[in-house]
Amino acid sequence: MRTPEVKADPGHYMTLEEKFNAHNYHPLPVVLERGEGIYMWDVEGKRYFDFLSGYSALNQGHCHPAIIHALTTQAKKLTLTSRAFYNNLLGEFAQYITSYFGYDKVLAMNTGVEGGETAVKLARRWGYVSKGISENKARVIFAENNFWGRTLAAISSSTDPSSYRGFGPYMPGFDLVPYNDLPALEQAFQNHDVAAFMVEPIQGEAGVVVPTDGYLAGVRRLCTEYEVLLIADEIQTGLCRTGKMLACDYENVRPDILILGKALSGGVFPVSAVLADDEIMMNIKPGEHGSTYGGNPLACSVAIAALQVLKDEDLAANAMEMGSLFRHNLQSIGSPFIKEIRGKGLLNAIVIEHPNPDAAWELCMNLKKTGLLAKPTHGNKIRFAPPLIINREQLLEALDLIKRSLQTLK
Ligand code: IF1
Repeated sequence: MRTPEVKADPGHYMTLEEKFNAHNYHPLPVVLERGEGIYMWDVEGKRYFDFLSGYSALNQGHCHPAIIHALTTQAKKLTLTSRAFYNNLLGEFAQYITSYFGYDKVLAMNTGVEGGETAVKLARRWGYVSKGISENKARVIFAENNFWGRTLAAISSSTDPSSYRGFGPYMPGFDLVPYNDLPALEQAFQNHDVAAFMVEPIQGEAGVVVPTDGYLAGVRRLCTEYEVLLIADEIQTGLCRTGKMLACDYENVRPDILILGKALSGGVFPVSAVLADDEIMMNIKPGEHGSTYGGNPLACSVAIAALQVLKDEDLAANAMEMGSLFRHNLQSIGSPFIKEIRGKGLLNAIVIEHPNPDAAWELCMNLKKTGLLAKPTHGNKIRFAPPLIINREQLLEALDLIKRSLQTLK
């Protein structure tokens, strides 16, 4: 029977998910029903700091009023036309985002991984048309420990067995080099068939791996020298997350192809975009690429609002300042269990060192009890990435919860 008490019972919802939903995730046992700003509330009314931010999709915070206004207003008017027709918002969005990031053209998709697929297709096509690579010979290089999603192409470049194992055969034409290794990249570029290098400015899924200063600038230099397109996957690092509008901005690097997703809709629904100049983008002709929902008016309206919030609230500067404060104060806790703290802006991770191999999970359970949500990855790492609207007072309160949770770690 569905009495109110039963409805508030988290076990009820967890059992439902486990019984009827695919087991492709292992969630923390918390059942959420509401979000506002940097907080979420569970079905029992308990409030949590959100330190995952929907994997960095919620940079602007939960249910940002300006984004929800754009969503609801447009939802009552027109949601989808398909690209078979023009709509009155796609052009406005395209003009807005291309001038925002300084590219000739944009191609709108939905999920991040579709953005990645689009970038690889654009690069291959450019390789044939402009670089003179022979048909079907184009190669794209990726860095080891990359992550760009779950499609067959994305897992074909993966070095993580839990992503690729048992899903073969894989996409041909992909090569790997170690991350943060310019000599290896230069070696790989000796092959004229290389059309592009696709790279995350900071590797997210790998556990927030920050390359050496100068790496991205070096990548840019090599790409230019060897006529290879630089594809920057800024799906996680972009849109102010690391303390700059783009993580590439730290080294004044302009990628040839820029992929954005996640926070492009402020956590409302999937919106991704690929930006490039005409020389690359105009090689794709009508009928050669697309998506039912890509560029729909609802997405355009939401994305404009989401991008506007980043500037209006100067979230890059806040992420920069709060990020430094966070890492500094976390360091001062002096926990013997924190082996390493790394990150930029508000994209941070800690590496746990503890005799118990489940210590990171236990710490996240402690954090949940004290009222902060974060998730372990790769066993011993925990990502800390709150919405970028977090203020000093809130951050200090969250740090206090982290400190207390570390102290109760046995
Ligand atoms: C999962 C991490 C975050 C991404 C980069 C493309 C995509 C992602 C750099 C694809 C997606 C995700 C997806 C999510 C886990 C997650 C993640 F743990 F892998 F590192 F964000 F923190 N490029 N990242 O990080 O975007 O198609 O999902 O929209 O797959 O479980 P998508």
